[in-house]
Amino acid sequence: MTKEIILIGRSNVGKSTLFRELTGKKVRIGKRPGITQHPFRAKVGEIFYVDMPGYGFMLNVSRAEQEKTKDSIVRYIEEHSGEIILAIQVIDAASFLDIADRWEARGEVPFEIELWEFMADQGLDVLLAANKMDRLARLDRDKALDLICERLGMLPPWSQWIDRVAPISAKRCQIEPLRAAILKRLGEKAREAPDI
Ligand SMILES: Nc1nc2c(ncn2[C@@H]2O[C@H](COP(=O)(O)OP(=O)(O)O)[C@@H](O)[C@H]2O)c(=O)[nH]1
Ligand SMILES: [Mg+2]
Repeated sequence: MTKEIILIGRSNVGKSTLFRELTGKKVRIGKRPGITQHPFRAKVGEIFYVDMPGYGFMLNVSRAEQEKTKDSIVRYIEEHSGEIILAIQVIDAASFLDIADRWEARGEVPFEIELWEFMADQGLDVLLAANKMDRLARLDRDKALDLICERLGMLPPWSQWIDRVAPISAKRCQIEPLRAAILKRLGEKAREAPDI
């Protein structure tokens, strides 16, 4: 059976940058977000890392096209739930709260929150990679992480959730908290089911 770790999140949050850090494999970064319509896979040891297409606002991409991307992500998760041993939801920690507020002001559930809940409902093991921490002033970081956790149904302080929430800066190659969380999960799984 193939085992997958998927990276999922809005366009431009830094998924591909993180993917490169985790796998050492080059994927196109930055330019023309939303153009990658297909999951990009790279094998590390026995595990496939999958860089999922981003969803959300994309320049020159129609609303209908965006809905199709979301549907395809949801379908991918449903169809691969047996292979996905871990999902990493990547957010831009510096803009997550503003975007969530904007959606809620319009009476909509922010897709990032919907997706987090959807993955939990699917029984997936999900980690939150709070990326772009470098864009937050040092003094604001704990507060921002507390508020983000609260929106995702995890009671603050965020430091209670250190096994699920990893503040990182993929661009600056500062992803140790995420590596540690991944290794811990994989270690636990190996003990639960020695074939993984
Ligand atoms: N400041 C900052 N920028 C980042 C970080 N990670 C990625 N970026 C930038 O965010 C943009 C989008 O990155 P990309 O990996 O293509 O995002 P994706 O659309 O989610 O795959 C690029 O300009 C990256 O250089 C980070 O940790 N900090
Ligand atoms: Mg990308």
